[in-house]
Formats: sequence, structure tokens, C-alpha cells
Amino acid sequence: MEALKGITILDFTHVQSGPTCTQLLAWFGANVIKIERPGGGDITRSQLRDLDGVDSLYFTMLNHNKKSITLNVKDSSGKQVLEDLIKKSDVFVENFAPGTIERMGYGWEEIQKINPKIILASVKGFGPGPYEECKVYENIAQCAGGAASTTGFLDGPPLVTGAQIGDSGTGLHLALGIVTALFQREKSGRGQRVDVAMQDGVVNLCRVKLRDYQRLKSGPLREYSQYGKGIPFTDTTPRAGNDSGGGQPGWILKCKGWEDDPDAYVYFITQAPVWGKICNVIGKEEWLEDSGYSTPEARLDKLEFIFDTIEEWTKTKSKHEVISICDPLGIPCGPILSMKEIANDESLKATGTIVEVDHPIRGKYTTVGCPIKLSDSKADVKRSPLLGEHNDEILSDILNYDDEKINKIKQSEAMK
Ligand code: CAO
Repeated sequence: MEALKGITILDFTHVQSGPTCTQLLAWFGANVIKIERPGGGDITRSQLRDLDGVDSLYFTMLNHNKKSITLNVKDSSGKQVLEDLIKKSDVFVENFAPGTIERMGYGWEEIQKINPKIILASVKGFGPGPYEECKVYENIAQCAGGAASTTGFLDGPPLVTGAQIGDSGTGLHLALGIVTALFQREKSGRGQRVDVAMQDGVVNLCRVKLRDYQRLKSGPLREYSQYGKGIPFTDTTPRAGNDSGGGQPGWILKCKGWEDDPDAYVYFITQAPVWGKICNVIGKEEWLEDSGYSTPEARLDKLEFIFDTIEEWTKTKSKHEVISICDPLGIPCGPILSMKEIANDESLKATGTIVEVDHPIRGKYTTVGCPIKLSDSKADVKRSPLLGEHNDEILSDILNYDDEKINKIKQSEAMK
């Protein structure tokens, strides 16, 4: 049985942060009803389209396993349908701009009056404070959450990362908040608000960078390669290039073919317990006896030279050869994989992390399945809904409206 079977989620989310959250809940078996504006629906249906007139991959890849109902909630019949749905639901999720849900008439005070057991879950860009009224997209969250100032190379500008830590990261945080609130409701019998600000989500993911900011008070960060180069630290966490964020130094190293293949690289970690094996494998046995290299402490001011030397060895092997030599020796390293390699990775396909889905208009496409594996609740990925595909089903089966009422609503402005 699916873990969240029987839980109904009103999904009033759009773009990426909210939809990633509700998609996860749908994969775990919740009945997720996506409410979309009549006409175009979620704006991502038509953004970054690769095929004319077909729901974009942007939309399809974020809205699996959901049902879609079109509803103009500014129309009186639309409001009535929404309120009836609120009465039948466990969770109401939204990620509108600040103040929007209140202007619609469905802020926390109002929604509780309709259903005291409901959980209202919201994503906003910022929490209370000077920026609370701001609209926010992914990269703004990455910048305001501290990620961009600590990403990139020391001599370059701040950088955003391809991992959608602002949107999908916040969606993950929100999903955990919702499931926790559902769990607490079992005991309290009450709903509650779940708020996640995208800035907060990114700050949480940048925890180790705040750690480093505080460590600077005690002196330079000696595991940063900047230290070995003699470049002074300022009073805040610097951009660390490809330095590892932890206690075991690491860097990205070129492999055979790097001149033509932008992804012919490995991430290589000089983990202290396997230092001897690293020296042996790259043919630098003399480092084992050399007091300038034999301890992790002694190596800290030479990291750039050490990685340059290891790279002379990795450049003679393909990235997969490096892994197949280092992995049995317990040397932690991993390949830089392109999206093409990920899409075609047989092991990711075997675990359902990469799946192929069939869409009635688009045809077959590749997507990311559920990355969280529950042994008792298998997440089968089902295609995203067409706009308003479940209008009739939701009005009749969930709201138990009779045919006359359904026809009246469909003829009103509520669904047009
Ligand atoms: N029926 C009637 N009206 C609807 C509707 C429906 N079904 N769905 C949406 N609308 C209306 C809203 O009521 C709002 O109208 P008003 O401004 O008149 O109240 C309008 O559509 C626009 O909604 P919005 O303010 O959320 O959208 P936007 O394009 O102005 O902003 C975004 C988009 C993402 C910047 C903003 O929603 C936001 O900041 N959200 C919170 C943070 C977030 O989740 N960001 C991540 C997005 S993914 O990168």
C-alpha cells in the first residue's frame, strides 16, 4: 500500500518549488489535485516548450501523478468549488507571491474556518523581515541564501549552481514539514501552518559555510587551497572553487580526453586513511616517508601541488578507469557525469531514479523518478495531467455533485 493513501492534497502551486513538493507527496500515494487557472494553467505548461502545443518538459517533469482541475477562484462558483474541496482535503499547498492567497480570501484565518483540520503549507521567497514582500525565483534564493557568495572561484564573481536548491530544495523542506504536520495532527486533531522561505531553505543547505565563517575567527581555513597559495582570508567565507567542504581535501582532476570532452574529469578525495594507497597508485612512494607529506596536517599547505601531481596520473586514464582502480582501494572518487550520461545510466534506470514515461500528446520522454525509496511504498511514476483533465472526475467523485450542478458550474465562469 502507498504510504500516503487516503491523504488529499489541494495543490495550488505553480512553477517549481511548490510542484516539486506536491509531486513527492503524490509519489508516496497522496491524492494530489492541482488547481489551475482556466486557459493556460500553470505557466510552466507553455514555458521552454520544445514541441508546439505540447505541455513542456518543465511542466511534465514536475507534475507527475497529479490530477488537474481548472478553476477560476475569483469567480463565485469557482470559490464555492474551492471551498468544497478545502472541506474534503487534508492539506492546502500554495506558493503564490506574498499576499496573493490572502487577497483570494484563503489565508490561514479563513481556511481554518472552512476546515479546522486542514494544514496550510506555503512557500515564500523570504520569511518575515525587510524582503518579505519580494517575489523570488531560484537564483535569487541561491544568492540571498549565501550559496552564490561561496560558489565559484576565488578570482571570479559569485556563481549560481545548476542544482535547484532554491526551488526543489525548498520543495523538499516543505514536504517534510507537511508530513510532520500530518503526523502531529494524528495526536492533536488540529491542522497547522507550515511555512518555508526559500532563503531559509538555502541557508540550511549552506550550513557548512556558516560553520566556516565562524571558524575564521580562529585563523585561516587551512583545508581551503587558498591557504596553501598564501592568499589571505577576509572576514567571511570565501568562494572555494572545487575544494571539498569537509575535513578530507578534494578537487576536480582532468582525465584522459579532457581536451575534447568537457566532462572528462573526476572528483578525487585524498582521504587520510588511504593516503598510502594514493601514493602507491600514482607512483609517489617517496611521499610516504617524507615528513612534509606523511601527515594530513603537513599536506595542508601543499594541496595544489599534490592535486596537480595526482592529476598527472589521472590524465593518463579515462574517468571510469580512475574509478575502477581507486574504488577497490577505498580511495573516494567519483566521475563528473553529464546529463547525457545520467539519462542513459543503466543503474539509475534499474532503481527507478531515471524513468521513461509515456504522455498521450508528447509521447515518450525521460524524467527523474522518486529519489526516496520506501520499501513498503513503491513510487510508480505516472504522467502529468492535461489541463483540466480531471474536472468531471473531481466534481462528481470527490465533491459528489450531481449532473445538473456539474453542468451549471461548467457553463459558469468558474472553469472558463
Ligand atoms: N484563479 C484566479 N486567479 C488566479 C488563479 C486561479 N486559479 N491562479 C493564480 N491566480 C492569480 C493570483 O490570484 C494572482 O492575482 P493577483 O495578483 O491579482 O492577486 C495572479 O494570478 C498571479 O499570481 P502570483 O502573484 O503568484 O504570480 P506571479 O507571476 O506574479 O509571481 C512568483 C510568480 C513565482 C514570482 C510568485 O508566485 C512567488 O514569489 N512565489 C513565492 C516564491 C516561489 O515559490 N518562487 C518559486 C517559483 S519557482 O522558481
